[in-house]
Amino acid sequence: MLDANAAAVTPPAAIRREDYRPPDWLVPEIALDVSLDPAHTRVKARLTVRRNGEHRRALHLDGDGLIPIGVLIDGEELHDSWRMDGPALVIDLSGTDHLIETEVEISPAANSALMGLYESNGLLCTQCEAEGFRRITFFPDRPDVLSRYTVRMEADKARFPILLANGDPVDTGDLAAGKHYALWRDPFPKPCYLFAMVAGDLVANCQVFTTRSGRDIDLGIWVRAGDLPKTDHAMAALKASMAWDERVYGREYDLAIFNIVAVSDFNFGAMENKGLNIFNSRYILADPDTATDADFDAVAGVVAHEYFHNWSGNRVTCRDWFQLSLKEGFTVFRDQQFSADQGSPAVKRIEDVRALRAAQFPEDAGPLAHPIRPESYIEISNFYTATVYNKGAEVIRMLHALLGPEGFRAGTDLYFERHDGHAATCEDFVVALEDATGADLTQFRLWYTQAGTPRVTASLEHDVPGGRARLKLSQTIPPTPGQPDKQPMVIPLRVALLGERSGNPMGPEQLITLDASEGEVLFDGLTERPILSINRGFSAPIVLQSNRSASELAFLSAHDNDPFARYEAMQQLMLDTLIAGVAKGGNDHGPVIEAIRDTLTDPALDAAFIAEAVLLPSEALIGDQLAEVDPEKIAAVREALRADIGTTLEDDWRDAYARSRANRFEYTPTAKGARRMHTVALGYLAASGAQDTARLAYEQFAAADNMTDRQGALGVLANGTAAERETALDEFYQRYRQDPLVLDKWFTAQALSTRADTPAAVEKLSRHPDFTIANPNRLRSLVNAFAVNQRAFHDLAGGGYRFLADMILAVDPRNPQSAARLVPSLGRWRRFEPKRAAAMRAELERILATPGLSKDVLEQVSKSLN
Ligand code: B3K
Ligand code: ZN
Repeated sequence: MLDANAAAVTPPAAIRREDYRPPDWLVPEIALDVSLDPAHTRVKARLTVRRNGEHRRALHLDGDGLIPIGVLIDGEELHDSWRMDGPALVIDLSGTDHLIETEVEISPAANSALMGLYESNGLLCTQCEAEGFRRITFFPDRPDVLSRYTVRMEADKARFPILLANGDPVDTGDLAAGKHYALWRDPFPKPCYLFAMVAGDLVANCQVFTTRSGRDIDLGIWVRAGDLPKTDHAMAALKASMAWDERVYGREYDLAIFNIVAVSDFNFGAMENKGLNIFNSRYILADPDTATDADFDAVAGVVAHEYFHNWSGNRVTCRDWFQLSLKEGFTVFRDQQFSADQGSPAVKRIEDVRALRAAQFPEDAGPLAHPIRPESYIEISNFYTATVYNKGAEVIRMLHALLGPEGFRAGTDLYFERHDGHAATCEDFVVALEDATGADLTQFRLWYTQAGTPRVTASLEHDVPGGRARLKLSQTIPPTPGQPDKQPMVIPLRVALLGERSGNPMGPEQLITLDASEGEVLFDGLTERPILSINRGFSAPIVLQSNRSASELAFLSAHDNDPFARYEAMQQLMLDTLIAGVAKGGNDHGPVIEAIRDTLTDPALDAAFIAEAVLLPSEALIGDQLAEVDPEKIAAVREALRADIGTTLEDDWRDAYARSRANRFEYTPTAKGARRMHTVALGYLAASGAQDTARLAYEQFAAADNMTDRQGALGVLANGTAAERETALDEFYQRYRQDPLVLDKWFTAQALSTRADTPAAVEKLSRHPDFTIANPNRLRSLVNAFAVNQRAFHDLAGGGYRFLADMILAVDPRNPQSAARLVPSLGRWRRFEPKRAAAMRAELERILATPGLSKDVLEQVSKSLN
C-alpha cells in the first residue's frame, strides 16, 4: 500500500501505440533564423505547412516552456486565429497551404536538462531526440513529420567562431558589432529530432573519405583545442564504419560533409543528427594515457553506431516512438557486427551477452519490463532501455540466423529501398524481410509484443548402443506487468552434440527452431556418448535450464568448438557452484578450479578469451538466479570461491601475470588480450591473499604506460587496505584532476570497491569539490557505479538507499532524464530479502510523496511500486 500522500499522485496519462494517427499537418519546409547568445537566444521559424487529408482540425505546434513573441499567419498578425493550449501553440487555418512564422526567446545557459539548446563548457549545442525540438521552437514534434531545413545561425564571432548545423554549408559572412553568420541547408527531409546546431570555439581533425562510387566526403571531428590529439582513434573508426557499411549492407554516405562534435555535458552516449553527430566526449576522446582498451572499443562502437544510423534511423526513420527499436535494435546489431569484424568475434559476443544479462534480463524480470516495441509510455525518455536497444538487437540477430546472411541482406536491401525518405514501423521491417525471402514470420512477431525472458529447458537422453539421442525442449515465458499469459515464441537454437571420448562434434551444427511449448529432436548415427552444446553463440536471448552435470560442463568448457559455448559452459559451472554455496551453504570448488586451470594452460586459446572465461559471474548475476537476493551471503560465497581459485592456482596466476607483461604500449588485439589477462591475473593474486599483491599492483600502477594497466591496478588496490591504495589514489587524482573523463575513473574505482566502508566513502565523495550532479558523466561515475555495486549499495547499515533517493530528488529538478535513470536500482526491491525490500520500497514511497516530480521520475517510481 502507498501512503496517503503518495496515493494522491496520479501520473500523467499514458500515450498508447494503438492510438497512432497520421499527422493532421505536414511541414515540407522549415527555415530557422537563430541569433545565438547564452542567456538570450532568439529563434525565428518559418514553416510552410500543408493540410494532410480531408479534415478541419487546427494546426497544433508543440512547445515546451516557449512564449511566443510573435506569430504571423501568411504574413499577418491574426490574433484571433491562434491560442496557447498549455505549452502548445494552436492555429486555426482555412486553406491547405500556409506560411507560419513564429519567434521565441530561449536561454541555453539556464537549460540544465540538456534537452533542446543548451550550454556546455562555453559551447552552445542541441539535443532533440526524443522531444527536445519543442524546447527550441514551436513545431509538430513527432518523427513522422519530415521537413527540409534551412538554418541561419548568427553569433558573436570571437566567442563562437565555429557555427555548425545539419547538411551542407551554403554561406558565411561577417556582420556588424563583431558578429558573424552561417547558413546551412540539409537537402534530406528529416524529422525534427534529427535537427542539430553547434556554436563554439572548436578545432577539427579533418580528413577525407572516398566512397565506393568515388565521391569525396569531408569528415570533421570537432573538439576543444587541447583535445585534438585524442581524436585519431575516432576518425579511424569513422572511416572504417563508412567502408564497412558499403561492404556489408551496400549503404553509402549521402551528404558531402560529415561532422562530429564532442561535448562534455551530454545525457547519454551520442546522437545521430543528420550530418552532424553530437557526442558525449567520452565516446570520442581516446589516447593510451587516458583511455583504457575498453574505452577505445567503446569509442569505435559508438562512432560506428551513430554513423550507421544515417541509414537505419535517418534515411529510414521511425513513424512514432513506439517503433524506437526499429532504428535502435537494428543499429545496435549493426554496430555489434562491425565490432566483431574488427576484433575477436568470440570476445565481442561474450561482452555483448554479459551486457545483456547485466542490464536487460533484470529489466525483463522487474516492474519496468516492456516488449521491445512498447504498447504505452508516459515519458518516452524512459524507453531508451536495454530492452529496446540490446534485446532489440538480439531479435534482429535471430532474424539474421533464421534467414541466413544472404536472405537477411536481401531483406534489408528491400527495406531501405522501399522506405527510403519515409517514417517506417517495425512491421514494415518484418514485412520487407518476408517479401524478400518468402519466409513467414507471423509467429516470430511475438518477440515484438511479448516482454519477459523465455525459459528454455533442454534435456538430452541417449541410447549409445542404438546410436540414438533425443533432445527434449520446452519453453515458458514468465508473466510481466500487463501480460500474465504468454504464447510460445520462435526460438532459434544452434545445437551440436560432442563426443565424450573424442571431444569432437558429431555431425554439423544444427539450427533447431523451437516454436511450441514443447519440442523434440532426434539424432542418430551416434558412435559415442553425446554431450549437449546448445544455444551456441547465444543464438536466442533466453535463460537455458539443462540437466548437464558439472563434469559435462567442464568437458564443454575444455572441448566445445564454439568459443562462446566454451565460455557459457564455464559460466554455468561457476554459477551452479555459487548457487549451491548460497542455497546449501556448502559447495565443491574442485570442478571450477580444474576447469580454470585447463583454460589457463590451453595453448590453443588466446589471452583475450582466457581472461573473459576465467572471470566469475558478477554478484548481481548470481542474485538474478535466486528467488530472494541476500547480497552479503552472495558476496561471501563468491569471495570464498575467488580466494580458493587464487590460492590453489597461485603459480598459474603468477605465470600468467609474468607472461602477459608488455614492454611498450601497442594497440593490437594480441596486446589488448595480454593487458586484460595481466589485470585479471593480478586480481586473482589479490584474492589469494598473497603478501606481495599490493606491491605488484602498485608497481603495475606506477610503471604503466597506458590507462588499461593503470586503471586495472588501481581497481585491485581500491578493494584492499594496503598503504599503496591511498598512495595510488592520490597520485591518480593529482595527475588527472584536470581531465574530467579520467577523474570520472577515480570516482568509479572507489564507488565499485568491495571494501566494507564503500557506502561511507561514496557519501563523502559526493561532497568532494570535484563532484557535481550537473555533469551526467560525473554523476554516473559515482552514483550509478555505486548503485550497481551490489554489496555496497545493499549494505543495510550503509544508508545506500537513502543516499540514492536523495540523489534522485536532488537531480530531478535540474535533469529529469538523469534522475529517472537512477530509479531502477531501487525499483528491483521485490527481488531482495524482506528487510532490504522494505527499506528500498520506503525510499521509493518517499520519492513519490515529493511534490513537483518530473514525468520521468514519476513514471519510473510509480511503476516500480505497482
Ligand atoms: N538516438 C540516440 C539516443 C537518444 C536518447 C534520447 N533520450 C543515440 C543512439 O541511440 O544512437
Ligand atoms: Zn542509436
